[in-house]
Amino acid sequence: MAHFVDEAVIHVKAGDGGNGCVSFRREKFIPRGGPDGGNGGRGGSIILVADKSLTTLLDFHYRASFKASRGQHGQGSNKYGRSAEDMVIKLPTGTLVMDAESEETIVDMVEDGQEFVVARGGRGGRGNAEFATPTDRAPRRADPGESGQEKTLKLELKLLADIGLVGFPNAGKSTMLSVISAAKPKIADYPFTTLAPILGIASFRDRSFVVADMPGLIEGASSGKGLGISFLKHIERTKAIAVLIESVSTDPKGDLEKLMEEMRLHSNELPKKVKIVVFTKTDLVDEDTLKVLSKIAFPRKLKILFASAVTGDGIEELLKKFWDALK
Ligand SMILES: Nc1nc2c(ncn2[C@@H]2O[C@H](COP(=O)(O)OP(=O)(O)OP(=O)(O)O)[C@@H](O)[C@H]2O)c(=O)[nH]1
Ligand SMILES: [Mg+2]
Repeated sequence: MAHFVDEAVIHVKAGDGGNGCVSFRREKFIPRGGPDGGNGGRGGSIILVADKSLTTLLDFHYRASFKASRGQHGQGSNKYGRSAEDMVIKLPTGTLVMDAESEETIVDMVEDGQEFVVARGGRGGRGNAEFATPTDRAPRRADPGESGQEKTLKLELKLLADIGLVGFPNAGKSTMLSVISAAKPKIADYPFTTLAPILGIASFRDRSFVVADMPGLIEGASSGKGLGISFLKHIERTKAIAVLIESVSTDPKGDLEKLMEEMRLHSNELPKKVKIVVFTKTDLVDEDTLKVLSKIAFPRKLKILFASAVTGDGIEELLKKFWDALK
């Protein structure tokens, strides 16, 4: 299910070490000075840092190549080359980092602030001063800097849904997701069209959030009816749940209670997350029906919304209320 993950492939190259230097002292009146070539500096390493303020890997589609600087070369008069600065790449907390070729896990950046040196900078080469021995007082040898490590990384971020859409089969959940995001879930006028959760990224003004379209839930699902309730585990970590009920329903309050009960049978936490009730398909009913629906005494903490995916009525308000529920 490609919608569940955000992926990117990046190439990182740590800096090479600076070369060691071959040099001899030159002073007045000392014709053959000793070796004084300094060592090269260390190349910059590439360091990954988990940052919980980041939420997507999207930026890596625009910039996929990272190269740290090389160390400075050693110089005469025993001057060491300066080491290069490390390069820090910030990743959203929760990013799994793999070797792109072998697909082997390199590190799972699970904790905020976690640091990992993913490519080590090369060591600087030794200058000729270090090669002097009693028998060879004028070595002409110096080492080149070591190469910095180079890797192609595959980054994978599991998207967590912010809002889950729950409702009876045919309530219009998938259609709703298709109008508020770029996701293309299967939509049909028969129950149980959606068989597994689908995620989409919706946005309100300049903020975006992840919405999960869930399979239809029915009374008795907890004892195996319909598609069961195991798919509810996918919305355990959502921040809010919106329950969708068709405007043509003859018992919306009873519908809500049944849905709440099935959710509760999966986990006591789920009903607490229900913040919004959306009456869908408002284009199918008249004004009077909407008036009656708006007078239903739902528990007070619930926001009641009306929307039609066909006419677009109420969609902007719905996005605003979804966003509000996340704040
Ligand atoms: N008139 C009208 N029809 C709608 C609206 N939204 C959805 N529908 C129709 O209702 C039917 C069911 O829509 P889906 O989005 O597949 O419903 P679902 O809740 O995802 O259903 P399951 O996946 O089976 O649980 C489809 O025929 C849709 O075209 C709406 O706002 N107005
Ligand atoms: Mg569906």
